[in-house]
Amino acid sequence: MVALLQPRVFTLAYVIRDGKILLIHKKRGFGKGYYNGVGGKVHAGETLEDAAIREFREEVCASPGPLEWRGVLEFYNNGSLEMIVHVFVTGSYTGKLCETEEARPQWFGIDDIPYDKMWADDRHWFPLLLSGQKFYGRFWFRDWKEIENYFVYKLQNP
Ligand code: 6U4
Repeated sequence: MVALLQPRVFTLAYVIRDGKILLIHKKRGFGKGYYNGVGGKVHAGETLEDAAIREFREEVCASPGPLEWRGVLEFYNNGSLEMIVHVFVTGSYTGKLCETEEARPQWFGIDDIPYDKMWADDRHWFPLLLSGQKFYGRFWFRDWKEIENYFVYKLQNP
């Protein structure tokens, strides 16, 4: 049976270069107050990469370099699948980063990730992201706060 998929598809993009990672401090909307990657909803007719590039321009003004797909995360809240998030990494960007109404960009050393100010799941898959691996994870949240259960698999294919 094929049912209409209710959960939305999102992107997250991270610039990682010179031992640092670019995060945003989210100023509004879902995840307000957290540090996160740059991203948002994939719109109808867009590829995942198109969406990641558009969101990057909208949120921090610059354009990401070539995007490498690194993983997919599924988020459940109170038992229902709500979000499917595709994670990309790039080693560069062009243009000038800027703060927008949605986001304030900030660089962090890869040994200095502010996990206590991020989504609770991030500490479980960031080590794979930062070590260049691909991953598939699923997290079950209660009220978008505590994680009730999760798995993260490292993907084997190159
Ligand atoms: P609007 O405000 O409608 O333009 P849009 O920018 O399209 O929204 P937004 O900001 O709601 O989308 O997207 C949420 C972002 O948060 C996506 O990049 C996915 C990310 N995200 C959601 N749950 C997450 C979680 N548990 N852990 C994480 N990132 C998460 O690291």
